[in-house]
Amino acid sequence: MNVDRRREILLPEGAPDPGTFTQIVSAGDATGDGQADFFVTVGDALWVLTGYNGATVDRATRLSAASWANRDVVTVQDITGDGVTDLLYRTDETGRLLLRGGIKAASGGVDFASLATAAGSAGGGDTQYGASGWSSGAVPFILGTPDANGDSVPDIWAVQAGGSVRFHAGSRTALSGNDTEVVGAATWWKTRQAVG
Ligand SMILES: [Ca+2]
Ligand SMILES: [Ca+2]
Repeated sequence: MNVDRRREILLPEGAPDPGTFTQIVSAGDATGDGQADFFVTVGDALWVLTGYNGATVDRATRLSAASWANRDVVTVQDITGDGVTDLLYRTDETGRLLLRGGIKAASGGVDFASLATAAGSAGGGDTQYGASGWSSGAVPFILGTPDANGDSVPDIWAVQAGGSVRFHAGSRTALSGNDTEVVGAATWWKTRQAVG
């Protein structure tokens, strides 16, 4: 990648300093206005940047001020199949993947408040998506992608501590253990910045 050609994005007033971002994940168009949205972690906080038009972001909203230092956003897409964006994350406290269901906003798209807290989400709580073995020690790098195997459900790519890459076929409710090693163990992968 030629870093000289990276595009600069103008952030709105009140947005966190990009230098403090610990993670940024595209949520596609979660609000339904035709513009891309991004989820960002900044230390313990979770933010959403909405209305990216290629040069500027309209709004930066802090969804949560706590708990995100020990979490990684895996994917922000509709997993449950109701057409409303959901939030899938990894928590290092228990080494699990947890799914937070989004609730549709009156204006269309997702109501971000439903992704801010477990209690406010669809169903009133996060549900277990990956039962164990998902700590950052076991899986140093994890990435959710749009559907890759043709079943319309978003999928997950995971770089294991040993350097192999596994493809986990996504499910609407919880991972079924349908996973495949797609790249054998190679220390090379551990130093990559991206996969997918
Ligand atoms: Ca959904
Ligand atoms: Ca899939």
